[in-house]
Amino acid sequence: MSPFQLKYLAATLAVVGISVAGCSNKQDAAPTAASAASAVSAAPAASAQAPAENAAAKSDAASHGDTTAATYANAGSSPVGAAALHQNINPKAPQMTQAEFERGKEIYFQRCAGCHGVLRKGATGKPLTTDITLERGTEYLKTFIAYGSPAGMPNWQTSGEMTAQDVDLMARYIQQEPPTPPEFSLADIESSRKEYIPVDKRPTKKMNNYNIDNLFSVTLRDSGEVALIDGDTKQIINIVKTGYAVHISRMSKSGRYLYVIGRDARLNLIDLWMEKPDNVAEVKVGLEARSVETSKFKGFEDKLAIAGTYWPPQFVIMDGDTLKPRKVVSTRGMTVDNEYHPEPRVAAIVASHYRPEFLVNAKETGKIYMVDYTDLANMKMTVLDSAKFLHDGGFDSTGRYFMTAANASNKIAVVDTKEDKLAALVDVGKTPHPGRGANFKHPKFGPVWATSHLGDESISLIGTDPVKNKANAWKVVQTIKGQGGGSLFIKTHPKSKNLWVDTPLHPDAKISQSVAVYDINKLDGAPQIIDIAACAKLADDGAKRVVQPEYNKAGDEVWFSVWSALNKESAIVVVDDKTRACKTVIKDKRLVTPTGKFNVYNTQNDVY
Ligand code: DHE
Repeated sequence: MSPFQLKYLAATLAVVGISVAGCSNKQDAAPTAASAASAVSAAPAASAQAPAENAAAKSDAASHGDTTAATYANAGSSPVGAAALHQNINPKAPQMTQAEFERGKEIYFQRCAGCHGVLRKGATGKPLTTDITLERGTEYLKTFIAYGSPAGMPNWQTSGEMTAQDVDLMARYIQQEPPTPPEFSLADIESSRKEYIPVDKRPTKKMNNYNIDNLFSVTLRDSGEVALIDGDTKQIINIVKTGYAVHISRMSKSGRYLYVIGRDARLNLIDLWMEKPDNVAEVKVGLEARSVETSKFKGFEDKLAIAGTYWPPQFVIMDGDTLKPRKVVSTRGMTVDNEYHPEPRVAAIVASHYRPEFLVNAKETGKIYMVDYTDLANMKMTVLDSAKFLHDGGFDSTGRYFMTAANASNKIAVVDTKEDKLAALVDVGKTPHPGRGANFKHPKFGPVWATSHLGDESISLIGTDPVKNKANAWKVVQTIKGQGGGSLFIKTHPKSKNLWVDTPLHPDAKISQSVAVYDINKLDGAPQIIDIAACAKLADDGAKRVVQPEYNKAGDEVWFSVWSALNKESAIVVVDDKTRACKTVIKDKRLVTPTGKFNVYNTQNDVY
């Protein structure tokens, strides 16, 4: 970068109008996307091509996890770009041909919407509304897009990910009024619904000999499928077609029905009682989604399902066995700071064990909706103010408290599901990312729930027993040191003495390919580092990110995904929890880009 450009960048940064704390989409030796146009990006990482000056800034940011967090936030491109959008060109904006506008729209939804929001009102990234972008002007915007910022904005041009023409086009595109994607009504949802096997044609009892309690539903991210793997034999039972870039699987209370949600908001219902478990129903709940859950309260077991969408910002409650939509509720509204937000995406959803309620995280507003599902026509909701940027989370060991990350606020919100109240907001490290978190009994502080962080190396242990360990409740009682930032998931099991922490988004391959494991009774000691990718013995090229520890039902095995590129071999490595030795490597050419793994029993019963 020339001194002039450096000065320009510095000046740009001083204004920080459009810098994005924690938003980038760097790709290095990471699994590369099959194609940008496929709208399914693969595992992200830091750029190897950034100029030296930027690299220094980047390394600083990376050590704080900024670019890592950003990379993750844009991990999957938004499927919304594929929808027919209304184009409304601002007369003050620089000119664009229709074709350029269409290309800008495509790039925006693939690369930018994850951080800046579909409507560009800002999400994890800063707003890019025309009042801001028109004032900045084309040249300024071009520089920013081309060179990025140490705060996390990717250097799209200098990293080689965008051409100079694309950068010019994007600088002009973001000065046009953002096109608004279509809404998705209950009627739209219903018309997309398919019942492959009607309820009266389904089995009335379990028709297979699988130990379904120990079955794993494994996300095959880039093939738009899940692999159902027998946890006892490690054999693949079936590969089931689902939505694309599948996000999570969740279980019905009885353990019979498995729900799988794709980023494209396609929800699949799999019946595990079938001779060969497979899809029995499917519905599209919106244009883009991440979360699904089912009713777990006594008397409502398996009755209802709920899915939350990123676009439109809403959630839908459905019949559990047919996916017939019953109620759609918008999350648009005021933030906890009392500012209107048009696009509060629905993040994690959990089902209360204490009341007939779903807890729904509205990401950008920081509101948690406690939705009473007993009477949908006269629906009651308790709305809690927590902190902005709600993301993932899980229950404490008693199942009473929902511990959820407000990631860009660096906080964990604690919700008391018995009293329907916010119990606490706990300050933790930078960009907490617990998955569902990890519960265990700390030798000194009693029951704790743990989260690792995307943005730094810390692991925060929060006391969760307000009765017998009141002084420690809702406080970080201990912070331990992990391998580095870029952690996504942490896990233990009630029968285990180990705490496993992954770091799949750390820029250093040695760290992203290994995990740290701590002895719960000696948390002051250094963790053992296990090179999980090495156990998989995959070809030596390309990133092999080790992601998401998941226990088997017995709690004596931990499963890890070794997530390679779409066109490379991946694997699942099963580790013996007691000896910490690699026990089994599951390889199969059908195991394409495995990420999340969901053990039926543990998911059904919130064991983590
Ligand atoms: Fe996830 C959980 C959103 C990127 C793997 N992810 C979640 C949840 C949300 C979410 C809201 C909680 C769901 C719930 O509990 O109801 N994830 C997002 C994003 O918005 C983000 C940052 C970017 C995107 O465009 O999707 C993102 N997630 C990723 C990935 O890159 C991961 C590693 C691989 C992938 O599938 O693309 C990934 N997310 C997961 C997994 C879980 C998850 C495995 C469930 C963990 C669990 O143990 O419950």
